[in-house]
Amino acid sequence: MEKSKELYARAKEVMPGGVSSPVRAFKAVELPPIFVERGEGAYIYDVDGKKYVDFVLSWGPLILGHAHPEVVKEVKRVCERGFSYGMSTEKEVLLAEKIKKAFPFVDGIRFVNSGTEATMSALRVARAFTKRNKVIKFEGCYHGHSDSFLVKAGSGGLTFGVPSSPGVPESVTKDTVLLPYNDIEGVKEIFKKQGEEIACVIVEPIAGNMGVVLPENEFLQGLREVTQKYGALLIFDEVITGFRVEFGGVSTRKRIIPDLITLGKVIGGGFPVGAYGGRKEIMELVSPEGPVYQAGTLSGNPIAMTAGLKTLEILEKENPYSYIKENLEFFTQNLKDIFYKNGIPVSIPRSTTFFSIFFSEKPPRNLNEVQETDKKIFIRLFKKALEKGILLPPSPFEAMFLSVFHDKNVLSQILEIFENIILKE
Ligand code: KE4
Repeated sequence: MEKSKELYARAKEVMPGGVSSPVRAFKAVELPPIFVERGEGAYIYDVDGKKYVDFVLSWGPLILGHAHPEVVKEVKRVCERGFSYGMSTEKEVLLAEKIKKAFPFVDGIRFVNSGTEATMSALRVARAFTKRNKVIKFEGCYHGHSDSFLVKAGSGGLTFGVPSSPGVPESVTKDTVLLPYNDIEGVKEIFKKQGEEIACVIVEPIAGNMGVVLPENEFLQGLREVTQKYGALLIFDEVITGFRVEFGGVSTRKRIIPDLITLGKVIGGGFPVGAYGGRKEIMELVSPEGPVYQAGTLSGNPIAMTAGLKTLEILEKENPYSYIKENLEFFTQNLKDIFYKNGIPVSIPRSTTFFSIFFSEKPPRNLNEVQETDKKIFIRLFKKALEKGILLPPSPFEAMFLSVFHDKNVLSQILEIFENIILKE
């Protein structure tokens, strides 16, 4: 950890908190962060040469693992032609067509450089389309760091949000209504009172930012029906779930069609790509076709498009989803047994290629129940796993991801290590 510590000390001299994104500072697990040198398949190596099985996978993009040879080869090839033109290229058309093939209800798609830009822009289009301002989001769902989404529950019974960060004006968050995830009755109540003012509901169709919290049966369908009834738009934020639950997303798997979706992570294959898209009558509002302004110097960057396109081509051809799901089931079933044998209650909500571990009898249904889980055990598990060369997400409120390289052999070794990690003090 010497080189990581030295780098961290230098990083703190020149970067707030010494990181480019807060969760990487390992604050939630009370440790100094590791600095990574390289990744390969299911593994990453820190700057001190230590090897880890990686369950973070850059927070989701790397379903093909680190440095997939075919993606590396294709990216190297196109790099020789230049990196960015500020002009359109064939690559963005090909990637847009590929995404449309996976999400047939998407008539138009716009590439941006992050999930934050995607959700921020989708909200703007929804407000323009409906000529309304209010947005409903759910506690524990994260849609990036644009002002409208940095809200926490208002005091008492107030339903509109108050800023969860300094620098976010109340004038913005007063239009954001915050409700518990899975609380479809609460959503219907709000629509009864303020339905004509609500531009949209934005939701992670499987929540992945409070740990993994699954939607209850009627939740998503209920959102679809109530938004339709009041002329509001439904936005599925599939930045995590897009191309991680299947070659498509929750919207295609559950056949619940939102008005807009946002994507990121996997569609860039590890390069900075986000996207938002939806049906024609909404997306034709986006400049230059329509009046809703949104732009980006590096949007549709040819290298990022190439990495994303190659990633989706491999996923479409190899369709690894049932293989990864089988490995995930093998891993999580055995993991549950290990914890129960140690007298430690655990619930492991999961979907196809990602999961999280809660130390609670039952899987949480919303953020309040997540906050009641035992975080101290998670922190102990994280620390002991890290020592043993296993990198879990450095927060109990994040999802853990598998790649095509997390096979039964790798996972069996992890289970053996967990078997020997005694979690009780
Ligand atoms: P980015 O701006 O970080 O690319 O995407 C924002 C975003 C939007 N929507 C969902 C559902 C997301 O999960 C995210 C970002 N995810 C977090 C991890 N849970 C990014 C990790 C970080 O903040 O460093």
